Amino acid sequence: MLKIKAKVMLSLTLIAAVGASCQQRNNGSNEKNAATTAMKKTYLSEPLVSEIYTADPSAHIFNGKIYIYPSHDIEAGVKENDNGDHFDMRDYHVLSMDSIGGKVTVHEVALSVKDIPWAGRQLWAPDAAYKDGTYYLYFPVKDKNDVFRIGVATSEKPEGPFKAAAKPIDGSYSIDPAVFTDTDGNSYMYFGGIWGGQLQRWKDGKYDANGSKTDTGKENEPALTAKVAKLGKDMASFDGKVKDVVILDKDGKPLLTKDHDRRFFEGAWMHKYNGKYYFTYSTGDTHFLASAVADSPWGPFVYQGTFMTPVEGWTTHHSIVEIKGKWYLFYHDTQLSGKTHLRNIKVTELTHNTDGTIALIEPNGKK
Ligand code: FUB
Repeated sequence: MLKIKAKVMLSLTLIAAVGASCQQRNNGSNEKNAATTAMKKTYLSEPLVSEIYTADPSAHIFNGKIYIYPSHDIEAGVKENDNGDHFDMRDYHVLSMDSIGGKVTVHEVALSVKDIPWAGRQLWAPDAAYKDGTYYLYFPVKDKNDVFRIGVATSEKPEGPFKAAAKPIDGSYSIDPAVFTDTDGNSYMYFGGIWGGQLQRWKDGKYDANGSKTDTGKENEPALTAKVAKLGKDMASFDGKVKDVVILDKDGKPLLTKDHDRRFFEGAWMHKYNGKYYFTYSTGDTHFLASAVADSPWGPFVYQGTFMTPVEGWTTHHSIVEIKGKWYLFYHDTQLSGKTHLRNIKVTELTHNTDGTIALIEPNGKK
């Protein structure tokens, strides 16, 4: 998470509206124009629900129905800062619907931070999986020492309520778990997020509480990577070592720290299409969704390009799922509130191009 200054936010809103490069920065004289443009903004999709604020949607098909596992944004009254403390979420609600465009049900509380024995604060982006009659909810939350770990909770029903395990998953750290089950039945967890997600503070499985707040400093070195671990048969532990999700450019060189438009920041997702593994993620401070493709779930992945331009708001988080032969992107923006920490989830169709890229989605336009 970045320190979100109003001026920068306003500039980014304008940039999203006109579809211009996110690298541009406006000066103060543009702010009035930006506000006017923002008022005229149109949206590719409408919020799926408005009775609660939702973000970070992880969508799955269970029993032929669409289930969405989002963060539940609230106004906690916490001041914005570099660590993303204002994202002070306390519980999860699962959403479900029979079909895209159908009625959306907001289920009762699925899991609350007060029912997680080891948790301190901030329930961030979750994901879910199913195996042998049990539904698994994976969630990042800061422990009582303010260090993000990833926990697991189980239920007999996809919508919960879920019961959390007594401890975080051994060897897990940082944020944004995304669990992918391959066609051979093996499951993998992709995770990690830099800046507020603390990934830059981890080295060789150890946490440095005084480590950097961001990934700046080693601009010409390979960028920090997301992490991947195979899940054990119990779906609640790592089977083997945590590995780097390496993203290479077309020349076979790892993306560098200074490459903010392309390097991994947070919000990993994995899907398989035509036998290829698509690792998709947010570039964070440049607000793009990007894709990289490999022949194995471990990578290395080759960067393919941006597939969504910045949404309204600072964070960009998504999932991709096939529903009845069509592919969909679930994402969020801040259409309902205009506030960075009060988001709403959306869905739109997604297309795979034959060259391995994903067709560009532009979430906003002008009337
Ligand atoms: O919702 C809190 C954090 O914001 C998520 O964990 C990140 O991916 C970003 O969307």
